[in-house]
Amino acid sequence: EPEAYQREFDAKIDRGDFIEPKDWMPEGYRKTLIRQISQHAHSEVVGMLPEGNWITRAPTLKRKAILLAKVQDEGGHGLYLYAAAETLGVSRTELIEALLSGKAKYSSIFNYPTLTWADVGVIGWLVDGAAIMNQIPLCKCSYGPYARAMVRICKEESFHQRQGYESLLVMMREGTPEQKAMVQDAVNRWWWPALMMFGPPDSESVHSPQSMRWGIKRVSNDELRQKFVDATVPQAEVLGVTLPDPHLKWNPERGHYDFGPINWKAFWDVINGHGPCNRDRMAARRRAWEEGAWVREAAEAYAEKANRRATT
Ligand code: FAQ
Repeated sequence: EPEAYQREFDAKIDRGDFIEPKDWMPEGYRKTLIRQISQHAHSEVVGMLPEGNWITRAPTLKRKAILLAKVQDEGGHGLYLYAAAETLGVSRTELIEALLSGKAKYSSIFNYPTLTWADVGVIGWLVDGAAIMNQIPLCKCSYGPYARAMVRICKEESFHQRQGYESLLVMMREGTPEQKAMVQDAVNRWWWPALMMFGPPDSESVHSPQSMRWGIKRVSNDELRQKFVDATVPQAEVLGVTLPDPHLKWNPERGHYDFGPINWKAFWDVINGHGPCNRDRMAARRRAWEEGAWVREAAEAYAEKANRRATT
C-alpha cells in the first residue's frame, strides 16, 4: 500500500540511508534526481569545450599532456553521471535529446570564452574549485549511485584544481609582466561567473527546500558560495592577484568575507541562452551527436548480432 512505501522511504531518508535504484521512491524524487544528475552530466561534457580549445596551443608538452588528461576526465565524469541517471529509468538518448532541444540546462559557467592560456589555469583554480565545493556534499547525498559517482569525480576534480593553481603560480612567479597581466585579466573575467555556479540566492532557489528535505542537497547555494569565497581569498593572496570586487573584506563578526552584490540579471540571461558562447556550445554538441550517429548504429548492429549468436 502506497502510504507504507512512503513511510519506509521517509524513514530511510531520516536515518541517512542510501536510496538504491530498485527501492520505491516518490515520483518527484526520481524526477528531481534525473534533472540534477543529467544537467550535471551535460555540464561535464559541454565543459570539455572551453579548455579543449587550448589543447593544440598548450605552451609545453607537459602542459599539453596535463590538459589532455583533464579534458578526458571531464568526458569520463559525464559518462559516470549519465550512467547514474539511467538507473532512474531514463535512456541516454532521451537525456541528450533534452539537452539538444534546450529543455535541459547545463552549467552557466561554460558559456564564456577562453581567450588566453591563462584562462585554462583560472578554470582549474576557480571553476574546478567551485565544482569541488559543491560536489563534496553530494558524495553524501541520499541517492546511492549519484553519491558513489561523486566520490570518484571529486578525487579527479582535486587534481584539476591543483594543476590549474600550479600553472598560475608559475606564471605569476616566473612569468613576464605580460603573462602576469594575462592571469589578472583571466581572474577578472572568471571570478563573478564562478560565484554564479552555485545557483541563485537561497531565497530564489525554487528546488532547494524539497531537495534539502530529500537529502539530495546537504548545503545551500548561499552557504556553499560563502565557503568558496572564504577558501579562495587567501589563495588569491598567495598567487598575488586581485579579486575584482571592491566590497571583498574580512568581517570578524561573521567570521567570513563579505562580498559585493552579484549581477543576477546577467546570470539569468546566460541561463536563458544569451551568454557569449551559448550558441557555439550547443552547435558543437549538436554536431557531435549528428557526426556520431554511425557509431551508435554500428554499436546497435553489433549488439544485435552478438545477441542472435548467443540465442542460436
Ligand atoms: N547554471 O532551484 P535551484 C562541472 C538552474 S561543475 C545553469 O537553485 P538546484 C565540473 C537550476 O537548474 C558544474 N543553471 O536549482 C567541470 C534550476 O533550473 P531547472 C556542474 C543553473 O538544482 C569543471 C534553476 O536554475 N555541476 O561541470 C545554475 O536545486 C571544469 C533554479 O535553481 C553541477 O551540476 C547554473 N550555475 O540547484 C567540468 C552540480 N544554477 O533545472 C569541466 C550538481 C541554478 O529547474 C571543467 N548540481 N541553475 O530548469 C547542483 O548542485 C544543483 O543543481 C545547483 C542548482 C546547485 C547547480
